[in-house]
Amino acid sequence: MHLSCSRRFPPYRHRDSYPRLDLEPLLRSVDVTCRRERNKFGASYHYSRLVSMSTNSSKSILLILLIVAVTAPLISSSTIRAASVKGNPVPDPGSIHRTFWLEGSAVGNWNQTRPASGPLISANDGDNVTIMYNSVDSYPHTWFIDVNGNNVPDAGEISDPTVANSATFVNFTFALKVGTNIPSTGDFTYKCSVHPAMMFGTFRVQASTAPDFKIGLSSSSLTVVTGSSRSVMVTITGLNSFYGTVSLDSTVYPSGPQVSISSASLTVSSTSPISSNVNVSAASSGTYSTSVPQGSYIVTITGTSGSLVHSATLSVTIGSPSGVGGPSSLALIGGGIAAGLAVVAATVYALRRRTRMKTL
Ligand SMILES: [Cu+2]
Repeated sequence: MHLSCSRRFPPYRHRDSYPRLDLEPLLRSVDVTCRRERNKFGASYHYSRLVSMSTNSSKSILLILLIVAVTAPLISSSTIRAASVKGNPVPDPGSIHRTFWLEGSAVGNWNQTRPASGPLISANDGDNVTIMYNSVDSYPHTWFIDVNGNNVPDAGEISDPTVANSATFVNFTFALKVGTNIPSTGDFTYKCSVHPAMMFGTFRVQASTAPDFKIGLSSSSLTVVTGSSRSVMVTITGLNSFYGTVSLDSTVYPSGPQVSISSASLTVSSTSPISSNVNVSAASSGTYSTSVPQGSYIVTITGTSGSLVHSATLSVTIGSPSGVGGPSSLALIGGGIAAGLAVVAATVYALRRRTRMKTL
C-alpha cells in the first residue's frame, strides 16, 4: 500500500479532486502513484494513477466475479422455469431490457418443459429483448416468433437463423415494437425452425408500461377558403403516469398556408387531456400580398418531450370562396333553374305553333 500522493506532495490539488475521507478506504487496497505535471497553461498539478489492486483484494474480487459468472445464468434460467410452471409471471414495470435463457432440447422442449410448452416469455412493447439459446442435446436449434403459424421464419417475423448446436449460448437481441416487427399485443408462439413441432412456447406482447403521451387532432381534415382561416384542436394525453411538458411544432407541405398553435408547449400534470388551438390561415401574405394557392396541403403537428416524439397529420384543402374543385351548389341550382326555364319555353313555343297550324 502506498499513500504516495498525499505523502510526497502537499495535497492541495490532489485533495481538491479526491476528498481524503472518500479516498481512505480505497487506498487500503489500491496502489496509487503520483507525478507532478504541467498543464498547457503552465500550472503545476498532481497526476495520480491507479496502478494495481493489492494481492488480497484482487483475489477476492476475482472470486466474486467467478461466482457471479457461474451462478447468474443458472439463477435466470431457474426463474424462467419456475415462471413457466406457475403460469403468467408478473411483468416488472420500468424494466426496459429483458433477458431470457432457453436451453434447447428437441425431445424435452425448451428448458426441458415437456409435456408442457416452453417457458412463457413476456415482454412489453418497446422493450429490448435478449434471447439466450443453446443446445443441450447437440441437435441444431434456432429461435423465431412464428406470427403466421406456418412453422417457417418469414420476412417480417422476429427470427435469428444462428444455429446453436452446443452448450454455448447464442445471444439474440431485438427491440420489440408493435406495428413494426410484431403486429399487435397478445400471444404469439416462438419456435425452433429445425424442430417447430417439438420446441415451442408462448411469446406474450404487452402494452408498454413506460410513461408516454399521445397526440390527437379534433379533425383529420380541414377545408379553408382562400383569404380566411379555420382551426382544429390538438390534444395531448398522458399515458402510464406521464407528467411533463410537450412542445408542439408544425410543418406544412407544400408551403403556403400559415399554421399557428395557440400554446406551443403543453404541460401534462394530471390524467386529463390538455388541448391547444391550431389555426390554419389561407390569408394573403407577404409584401406583394401573395395569395395562398388553392389545392391540398399536409399539416403535421409534432409533439416532443425529451426523447418521446409523436405526431398527427391534418389534410388541408384550400379552396376558392365559390367552392372547392368544381361549381358550387348555388351554381348548380342556378343552372338547374335555367335548364328548367328553357324546357318550359320550348314547350310553350311548340304548343303555340301546333295551335296556329290547326286554325289554318
Ligand atoms: Cu431445434
